[in-house]
Amino acid sequence: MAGRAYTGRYFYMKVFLNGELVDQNDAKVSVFDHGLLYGDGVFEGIRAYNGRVFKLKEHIDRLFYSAKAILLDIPMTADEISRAVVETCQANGIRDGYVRLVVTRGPGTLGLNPFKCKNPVVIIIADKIQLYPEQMYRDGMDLITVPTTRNHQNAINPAIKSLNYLNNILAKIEAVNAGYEEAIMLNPAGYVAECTGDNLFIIKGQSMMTPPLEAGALYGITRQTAIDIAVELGLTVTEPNLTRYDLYNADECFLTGTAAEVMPVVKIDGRTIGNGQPGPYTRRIVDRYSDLTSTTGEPL
Ligand code: PXG
Repeated sequence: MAGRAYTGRYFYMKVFLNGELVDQNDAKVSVFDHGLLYGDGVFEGIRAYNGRVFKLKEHIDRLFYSAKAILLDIPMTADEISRAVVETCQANGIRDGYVRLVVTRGPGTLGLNPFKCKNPVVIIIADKIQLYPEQMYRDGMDLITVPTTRNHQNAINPAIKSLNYLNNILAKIEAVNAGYEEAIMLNPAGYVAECTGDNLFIIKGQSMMTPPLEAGALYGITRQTAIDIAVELGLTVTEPNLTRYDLYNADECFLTGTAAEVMPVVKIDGRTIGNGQPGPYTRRIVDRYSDLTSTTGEPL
């Protein structure tokens, strides 16, 4: 096809844009969109496994909560978005993949006022994602704490999954510059919040702990699944404020996220966690998560 860049795939992807499935080359948004000009919008990252969309309802609920927090009216109902996600996967033959759902404030004027944007834009992309190298899932990841602190809840509440991800990106830059894949972010009070795109857990004895949402963690959908699995395994789950000392002295540590799934952590700021191998509870949580993702979810 003349004039079209080779995209590395054998067919052109269909992208859902404002109610229609369009060719990826025609999926364009305005340079006046406040999503672009100001990072004004919200998003979700969702996965499909084995012909099912995992935790679709939970992701759509969170999208609506994020939108409500920024006073953004999504021009579709939750059911319509749910059907559109399924249709976009089907149109691209996705049975295992990654869905990026984005709602921007829409086109407006060169000025902050969001109320001048009358038509929010809904975008759904169904593709693939690999966040971390395969070997890290076997051997575990090495993390560092970085200087950029998590946004204060009264600045941009980290519970909002907004298009304004610079806070996380600055932390990611610090991690990558130092030779690491992921960073631990502390909140302005000095407690552990989470990583740049994943929630963080530790296990000590029979007790599993993860920072509370008010420490600056996203209400992670994988986080909740990991909590449910841990309860099934007989662990006691609590959400205390955690310091770096607590992390260094944990028996086990792991990260959760839709894209990351469940990632074992074996070193933090040069301190070996447990015996330096993915821990036994972590492995059981990884296995159970894999069972759940391949057997539950909205059928495609
Ligand atoms: N914390 C933050 C800051 C996130 O952005 C999570 C935790 C994990 O939440 P879920 O609900 O996914 O368990 C996220 C989610 C990406 C990407 O493209 C990032 C996320 C999800 C999917 C893709 O890097 N982050």
